[in-house]
Amino acid sequence: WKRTHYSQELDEDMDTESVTLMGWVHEIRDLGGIIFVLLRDRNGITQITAPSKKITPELLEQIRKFKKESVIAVKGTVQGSPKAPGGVEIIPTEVKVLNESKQPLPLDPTEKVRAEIDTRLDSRYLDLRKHSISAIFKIKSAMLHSVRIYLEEKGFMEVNTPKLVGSATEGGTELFPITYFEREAFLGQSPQLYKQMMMATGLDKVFEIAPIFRAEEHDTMRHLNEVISIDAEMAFADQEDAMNLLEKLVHNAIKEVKENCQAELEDLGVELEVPELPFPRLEYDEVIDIVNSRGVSLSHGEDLSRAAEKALGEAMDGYYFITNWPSEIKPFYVMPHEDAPEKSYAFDLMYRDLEISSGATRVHQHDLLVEQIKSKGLNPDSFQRYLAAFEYGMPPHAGWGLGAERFTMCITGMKNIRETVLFPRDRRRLTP
Ligand code: ATP
Ligand code: AMO
Repeated sequence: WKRTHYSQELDEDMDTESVTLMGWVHEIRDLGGIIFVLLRDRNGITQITAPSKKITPELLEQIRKFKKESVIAVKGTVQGSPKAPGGVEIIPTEVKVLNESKQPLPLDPTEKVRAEIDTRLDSRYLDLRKHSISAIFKIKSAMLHSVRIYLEEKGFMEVNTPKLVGSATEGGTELFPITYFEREAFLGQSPQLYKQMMMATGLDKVFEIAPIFRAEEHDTMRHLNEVISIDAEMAFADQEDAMNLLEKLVHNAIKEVKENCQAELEDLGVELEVPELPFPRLEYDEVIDIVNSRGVSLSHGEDLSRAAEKALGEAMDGYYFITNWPSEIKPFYVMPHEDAPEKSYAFDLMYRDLEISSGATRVHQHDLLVEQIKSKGLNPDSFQRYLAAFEYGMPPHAGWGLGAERFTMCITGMKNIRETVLFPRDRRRLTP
């Protein structure tokens, strides 16, 4: 037996043609003299209609024994039928159960019974049989594909850097310690130091799409402990170049998802809007005014609280940058303004109330970098190999990190970041 067609490839023009479909028993309705089976495959659903008048009693009995979510193969003839979903049905000539499903099911892939997210994540393989769930991952895949192609077209080379690392990059906390033979090591929280070292090689433009690990204590709708970070770094460039690249990449990814994932967006009920370029740029000081004017207190030098993010999200629809952050709340590798070092050339990209990316012009001068590491209370000795790269010809450079899951949330309209990961890792969840 070989599958000849997917559900979506069938149409009225194929009337009387013989086909072989393979998939899962989505639903079975036994009316005695006639049995309707809905067969679900990757792209759609086809009705198998088994009337006792047209098929043998043996075949009818075989079909009657079908169980929900068993894997079946059906040979039959196509028949145009205005009453059937998709306008065609299959009159079976032969059927085979390829693997029987146990009953009862831990959750219902027909979506008639709603399941809690924990139940769904425990049985993710069943959850993903719902087209409205697999749609999220088809869109995430299309987004990542478009990002790769876009960066390659702009002259960026894809690199892979280690995830087993010896020191922190984002400032000490939020690290997962691991045992590395007789030493302590950590799971990488960002490729930051590696992508910067790549700027001293002459390769000029690199990107990486890989997991980052953060020991986030809090259990929120937008934090995970393992996420995919899209990182880019470019030499002979500054914050403006980095922001220009990022906004165009975001714009392009949304445009491509809209063009190539129409069925998936429809499954999700999402009316995707391609944002206009350039994205608005707000200064950190303006953000404070906006937030304060909405009755949420935020003073200079503070990172955005959740309440501040929400107030800002109400004022700003869509994508926008926040620039000119206080150096105090940005990492050591961020370039301060020459004339006003309390301000930095750092930016965040926001979508409404959600931060989806951070980036900056980097410090490329060795001595200033050492000074900044010290001022953050870190020990330059633990950054020895990284710092050395700044002593033998490090060009000015800039870059950013974009969270793939948060970006997927923006595109798909998901409110919980767990919806955008096949097997999420959060405070409570380590299996499956
Ligand atoms: P970054 O990528 O810079 O770490 P982020 O978007 O991951 O930013 P955090 O900085 O971790 O976000 O958190 C944003 C703000 O939300 C912080 O001020 C943090 O204290 C606050 N916050 C995080 N979790 C919670 C929570 N569960 N309840 C209330 N506030 C929270
Ligand atoms: P940052 O720490 O802001 O910057 O991380 C970049 C982006 O990664 C995503 N992200 C997360 N998403 C979900 N859960 C988490 N726990 C989580 N942590 C981070 C967010 C965030 O905007 N080295 C810098 C980047 C740079 O300057 O190039 C960095 O890591 O979308």
